[in-house]
Amino acid sequence: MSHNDCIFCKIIDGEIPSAKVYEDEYVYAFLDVSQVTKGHTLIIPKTHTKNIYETPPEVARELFARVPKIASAIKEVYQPIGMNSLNNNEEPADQSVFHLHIHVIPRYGDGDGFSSNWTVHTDDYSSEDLQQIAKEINGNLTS
Ligand code: DGP
Repeated sequence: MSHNDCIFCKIIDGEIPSAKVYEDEYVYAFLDVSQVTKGHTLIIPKTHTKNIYETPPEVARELFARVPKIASAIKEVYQPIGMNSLNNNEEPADQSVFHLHIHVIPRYGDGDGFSSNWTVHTDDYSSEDLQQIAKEINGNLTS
């Protein structure tokens, strides 16, 4: 089901041109127009879903099932030294297009254009804290 005003739905429907990497019944994969590194690909479900929270398991299953295949093809052709696959959800986490997508970004070494910057707070959490947090999350699983 495609959504009016969704640019990725328009890409799937061919209304907006894209550099298609792969397509089947469930997913569409194409080059991100803002290439972070050569081969940076977006993999999207054909079913419109806004983000990870709203994604039914069967849509997630088909989407994630295609990631290894596409990542491996990128690896094969460009021989990157690493690969990041990631998904942004909501604006504060850098989501700018509200149709679920997985970025697959091949890595070529320092200065290749990608940086993931995070600060670890290992000392702030005891093992009891970790057990408690895990329990709280687990207690809120719905499906
Ligand atoms: P995100 O920030 O995680 O929501 O990523 C959205 C990506 O989509 C961003 O890296 C740029 C890319 N993008 C946006 N519009 C278009 C488009 O019309 N064509 C293509 N190929 N990519 C697009």
